[in-house]
Amino acid sequence: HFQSTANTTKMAGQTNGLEKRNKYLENSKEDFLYHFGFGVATLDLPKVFGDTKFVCTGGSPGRFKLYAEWFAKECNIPCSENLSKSDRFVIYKTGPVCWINHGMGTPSLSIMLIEALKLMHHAKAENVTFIRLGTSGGVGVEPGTVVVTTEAMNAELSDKHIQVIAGKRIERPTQLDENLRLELCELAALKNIPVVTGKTMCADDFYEGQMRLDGYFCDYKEEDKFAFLEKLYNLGVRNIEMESTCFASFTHRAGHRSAIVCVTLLNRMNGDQVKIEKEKYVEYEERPFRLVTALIRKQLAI
Ligand code: R2B
Ligand code: URA
Repeated sequence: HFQSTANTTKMAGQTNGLEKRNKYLENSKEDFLYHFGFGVATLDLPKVFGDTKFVCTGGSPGRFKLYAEWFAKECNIPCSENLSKSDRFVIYKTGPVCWINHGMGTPSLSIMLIEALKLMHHAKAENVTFIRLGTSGGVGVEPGTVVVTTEAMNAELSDKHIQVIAGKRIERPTQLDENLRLELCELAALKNIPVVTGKTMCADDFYEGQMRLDGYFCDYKEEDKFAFLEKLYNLGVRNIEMESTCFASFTHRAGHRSAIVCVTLLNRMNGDQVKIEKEKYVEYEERPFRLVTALIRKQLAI
């Protein structure tokens, strides 16, 4: 059973994780990271990204620019300009921390993550930890709570990431780094950040897939919604978002430590509409940042 925390000295992309890297990658001298708009032949990747120790990711480009700027200010280090040459994703770098947004849903996340994994490989970055800082809907938890994920559960309620490859369903584990999770929970308590730890359900859409009653379509009843949320709660789920299974699976397959830290914007037991005041929203979105920043600063002593 592979425990990524025990192997903190491995190279990013080295294969003492679960799975060997794509063999065809070795011959690709010009690998172009299409959705970042640069590649091996167009940018000195080891020079720009070789010192990366953390890749922090989450949905929104604006929030990730903000996080990078906050981090630079807090650590008194410079923040790069947007290093992405494509308008799909933004990439900021603040010393050893890379901030990249991933858009919404696993298809978008999977594109970003594969290119980020290749980027770390080509850059020869060592010991890179991946953290998703996201938003989510709470299941029986107060809005503003930060959920640190134990495992990700898919829309069919199994703790697997399902990929369809060549017409076949492939299931892979969604485990995350246990030590990293516990350290994040301890730091949250220290920093007075409301935190719980539990499973995260990864839905394939925002409305029906999360049993909302406010979508355009709704062929179930209100009591079905509450029965579903209750079922999730009893299975140990504390929040719902749209990327966790893929994020956990890909980082684990590549042998990188990883964690998922999402703030809840609402308690789904009390409603479906996300409508919080700007001030509250800023306060909430700051919480995953404060927690992850505390972890990074502690681990890197910066
Ligand atoms: C959380 O928020 C987004 C939907 O509003 C989605 O990316 C997610 O996982
Ligand atoms: N993101 C989700 O996927 N669901 C929510 O309820 C809130 C944010």
